[in-house]
Amino acid sequence: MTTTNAALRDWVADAAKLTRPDRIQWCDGSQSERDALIELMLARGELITLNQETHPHCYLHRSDPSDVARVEHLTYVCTRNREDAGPNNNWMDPAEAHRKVDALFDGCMHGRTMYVVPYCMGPIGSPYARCGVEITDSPYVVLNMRIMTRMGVPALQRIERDGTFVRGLHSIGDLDPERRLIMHFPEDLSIKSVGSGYGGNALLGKKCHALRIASWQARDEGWLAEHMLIVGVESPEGETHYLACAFPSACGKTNLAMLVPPATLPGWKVWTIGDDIAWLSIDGEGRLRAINPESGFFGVVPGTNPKTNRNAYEMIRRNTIYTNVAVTADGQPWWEGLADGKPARDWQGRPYDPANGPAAHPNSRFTVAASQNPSYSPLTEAPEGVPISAILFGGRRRKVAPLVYEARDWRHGVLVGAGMASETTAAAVGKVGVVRRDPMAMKPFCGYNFGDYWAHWLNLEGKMNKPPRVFHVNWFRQDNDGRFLWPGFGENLRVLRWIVDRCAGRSGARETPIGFLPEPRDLDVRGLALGEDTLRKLLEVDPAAWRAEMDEIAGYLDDFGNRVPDTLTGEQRKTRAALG
Ligand code: SAT
Ligand code: MN
Repeated sequence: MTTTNAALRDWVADAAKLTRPDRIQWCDGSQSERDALIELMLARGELITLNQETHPHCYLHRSDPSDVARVEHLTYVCTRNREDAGPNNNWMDPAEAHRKVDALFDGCMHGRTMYVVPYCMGPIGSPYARCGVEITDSPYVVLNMRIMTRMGVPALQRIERDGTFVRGLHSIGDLDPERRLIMHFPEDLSIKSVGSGYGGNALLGKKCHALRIASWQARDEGWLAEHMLIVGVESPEGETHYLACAFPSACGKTNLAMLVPPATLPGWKVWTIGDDIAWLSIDGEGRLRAINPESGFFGVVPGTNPKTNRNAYEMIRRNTIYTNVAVTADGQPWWEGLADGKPARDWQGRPYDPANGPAAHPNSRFTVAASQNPSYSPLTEAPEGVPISAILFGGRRRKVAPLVYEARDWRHGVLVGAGMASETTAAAVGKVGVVRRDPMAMKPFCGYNFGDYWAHWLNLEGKMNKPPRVFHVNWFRQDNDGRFLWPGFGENLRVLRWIVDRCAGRSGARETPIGFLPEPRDLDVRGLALGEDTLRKLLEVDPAAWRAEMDEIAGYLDDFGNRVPDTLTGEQRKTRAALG
């Protein structure tokens, strides 16, 4: 196999000249290709067969212990003008970046196979979809890309039709963290990643293409590439609203996307469109529509059980690649949060010893086809996507942020998104549990200056007939003893219900300086063991804490200097003034 697209042919030849692989394999996405890769990896010990009776077609991959999460400090956006990448990104001059990274690629595929992986982000026939090609020396990456994207012949055919594609060059290199770099060149629609085989560092269709490069393209072309799940909420009357929800990594996007309604809310259904990334465009009628560019889930494993996420639990019992989980004595995958079984070996393959920490790595992952999800929506394949009624922002906040509030309007909603903050998680290398500003959950993923990004969000208002309503949610508020006030998981539907009722003009709210909040009576908490006091605490807006929050947001916006739109600082001042 090769291609009629000369640019692609030339680029593959150049990459081969630089990296000097023993052979080149063009990937067609077929089952036989997958089976051969699995055989190869099993033979090399890079995959381990899990118990095929309990978990048919499931395999375990153990990554290098120094390569277990995204590396934000080694991730760069390389634009000609430093200001275009903005203070929100690490920056390097493109020429210097190429020099640095090419030195690491030099001869790195000697003795290895170079895989050429054409892929499409989004339904192949969708006008909103975009294609890319990843060159990699990791069969693990190929197997994952086959699940996470529409990979193979149809993607290559679309590339040959369209003539354009994002170029992603990847090598695991020698896995030395000192020789690891994730470089983005948005002006050339290209990515170079070396030294990691893990998740978002290596599956280039995901964060590198579908967020960093795509956000740049989206700004130029008038759409949005966002770190959002997409979910349909259907009422007992059969009315469905689609929500696009931005939360930082490992804050429950997958759980919310496949929420199982509690028995106390009969007749409600939740449909999953996506769990991580949304591409949002305005259609001919001025409505915001979303597609999920991915075709699989790369989700956090620990904590998944029939109570927290029954759909995910069922979904990952077959045809799943596990990365860095533990195993039981009879070869079943095991992780913290499972009620049954016990680990025999930990994520590094050592005999389990609690002194070594958790058995499964906190950022261990499953890779699985979206179509295996019991709440899979067939509209996931719709080329035109789904209409969005509301946008939700949220994070992990022990304090300050109430359970839910609604922005006054789109502009205020942009401030709510820009002012987001969350406690850090194991999804990225670094300290866990510290509050950091994470606008629109895009801090690690926006491929350009946040100031320009907020201006782009604000500009979209005039192009929409009826902009979606904007909300902020926080499932993670705690009392003074560190206990969660809200049960979360399936019970979050009660909050979604208030939100969709607001969209339909059905539910009440009180106006506060930070936006609209439900009165306790506006939330359906029937069947929940939740005291009146707890509910009041969840919906409390403490003016002193919020004045401090708004001042912090003002300081944060200041970091972006004159690129911050006046409308945004105006919204900040308005809210701050209302707080007294
Ligand atoms: O490793 S990934 O970036 O793919 C997962 C995440 O952080 O959301
Ligand atoms: Mn994510």
